[in-house]
Amino acid sequence: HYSFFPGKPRWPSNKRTLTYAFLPDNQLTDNVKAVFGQAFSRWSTVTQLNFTQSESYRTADIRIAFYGGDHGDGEPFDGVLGTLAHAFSPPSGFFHLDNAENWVIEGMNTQLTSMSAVDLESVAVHEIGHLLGLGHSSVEQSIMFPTISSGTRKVELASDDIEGIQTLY
Ligand code: TQI
Ligand code: ZN
Ligand code: ZN
Repeated sequence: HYSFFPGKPRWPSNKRTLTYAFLPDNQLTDNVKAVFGQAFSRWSTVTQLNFTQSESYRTADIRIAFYGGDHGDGEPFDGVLGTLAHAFSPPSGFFHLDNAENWVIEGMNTQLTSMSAVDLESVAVHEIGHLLGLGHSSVEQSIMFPTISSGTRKVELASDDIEGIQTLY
């Protein structure tokens, strides 16, 4: 079953459109940015929320950045595997990814990349759930289940995820 963060934090109801932006220093390719766009769209199709990309990192609601190791928020990254990414509950909007991971996007040959390949969209869909206010779920098929078997791609929202987000928004 789905869960929420303590106090059930959520984005305000008068804010149906959330903006997101990428840390300019990361210089992400359009292909990588499109993976995040796809991950956001999975949540917008089951809610009244909309997500639009902003070019202004400092003012965006959701700020996406890749960092290595200690990056100043008290939650340092740990190199290959272990912690892959973290996101904070609303209305923080910080979404950080560990740049030490072997991130892969759909269409890449994961067998050629390595055993430590991590599917970017799978992690993005999960972290966006946290950014919107979902905690972890006890349902293994759900996006918000706290573990994923390595080399797995899991991007489709399960009914448990949908019930959770529709309860909140
Ligand atoms: N990062 C953890 C996560 O997002 C961080 C975390 C631990 C956390 N406990 C939390 C976040 C409690 C919010 C509330 O769950 S992670 C997965 C999964 C991670 C793990 O790097 O371990 C995914 C990130 F589910 F696959 F294990 C994304 Cl999809
Ligand atoms: Zn961080
Ligand atoms: Zn999580």
